[in-house]
Amino acid sequence: MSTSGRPPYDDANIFARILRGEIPCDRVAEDAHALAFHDINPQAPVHVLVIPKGRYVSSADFHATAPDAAIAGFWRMVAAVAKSQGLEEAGYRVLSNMGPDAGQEVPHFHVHIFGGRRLGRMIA
Ligand code: D5M
Repeated sequence: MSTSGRPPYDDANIFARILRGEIPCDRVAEDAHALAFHDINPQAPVHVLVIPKGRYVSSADFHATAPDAAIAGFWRMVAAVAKSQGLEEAGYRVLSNMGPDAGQEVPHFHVHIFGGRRLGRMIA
């Protein structure tokens, strides 16, 4: 934790670099609050990541400190992406890995949207 009580944010992480336009992504949607792009290693026919445009490591960090408009905008984008990818009727899964036990690889808060096939049961 930093002195602010927030986990330190690594500005060199790959999603920060994507947000700065330093490396490309396969973009699905973008607005003032969030960016959605296809996962580089898809685990389902549709596998899109949604990331907020801010320096947030975890869900707790994002939801405790981001402005309400940013939080609302982020979740609106999640729903809009699912719809634009044709997932609304059949359904889809939204998942976020947080910290080492969940195997979070990129320390910038993000959610995965999975869909396009019948998904397996949740794994603990
Ligand atoms: O998963 C992080 C996810 O980010 C993982 O599914 C791969 C994906 N990833 C990593 N680098 C890229 C780039 N450059 N483009 C698209 N997707 C990427 P987690 O374990 O939740 O941290």
